[in-house]
Amino acid sequence: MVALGGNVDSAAGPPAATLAAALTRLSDSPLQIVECSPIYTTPCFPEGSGPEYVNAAVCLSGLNDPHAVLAVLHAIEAEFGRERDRRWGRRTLDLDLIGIGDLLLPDLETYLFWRDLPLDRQMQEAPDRLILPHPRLQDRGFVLVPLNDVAPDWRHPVSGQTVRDMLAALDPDQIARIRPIQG
Ligand code: A4P
Ligand code: MG
Repeated sequence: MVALGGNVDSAAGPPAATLAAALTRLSDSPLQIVECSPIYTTPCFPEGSGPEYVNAAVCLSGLNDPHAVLAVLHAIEAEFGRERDRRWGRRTLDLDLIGIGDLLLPDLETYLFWRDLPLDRQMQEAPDRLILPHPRLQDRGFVLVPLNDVAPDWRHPVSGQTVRDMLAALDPDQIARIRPIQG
């Protein structure tokens, strides 16, 4: 499962057009799109730190090696002009690997370190290796709303919660401001 996001224009156009082009590009990669959510507009997190985002989620098949999947995602981000300057900075395209079945990487201790990192440190520090499941997925409406369209029954290997459970635990006000822009 991959989450897509962006809040800055790319050569492909405004963020919604960039996400749509990235979806086409993904289906031309070694990965195939099995399920695809609508594209949503979502308020920027942290609140007020930049323009509104668009977000979506997909289920993919085609590659088994998680590092090979991440390499494809990074190559596509680069093609769409993604520059890594500031942590949580504005971005043309962010492709995050959310989870692969019940895989836990690299180990429980490292996963828990990143999951439990305080917010101020999360904004400064990024992992130098692949962490799975994505350590912040359970906190984020902009990930869980589209993910609930494509994989509501996926169960988190550490918490045991499904996507539906994680979404139900979020503040309804956060969810209400996440709106689909295309079906
Ligand atoms: N990395 C480790 N684990 C993973 C994983 N599961 N998926 C490594 C993807 N990458 C992973 O990522 C930093 C490093 O983490 C990489 O070297 C990668 O190998 P990055 O994509 O370069 O940095 P980033 O995008 O700043 O970090 P991240 O974690 O993707 O940011 P977030 O947490 O996704 O936050 N508000 C709204 N409404 N919508 C958004 O999409 N996104 C962010 C970015 C902030 N606010 C937002 C949104
Ligand atoms: Mg990212």
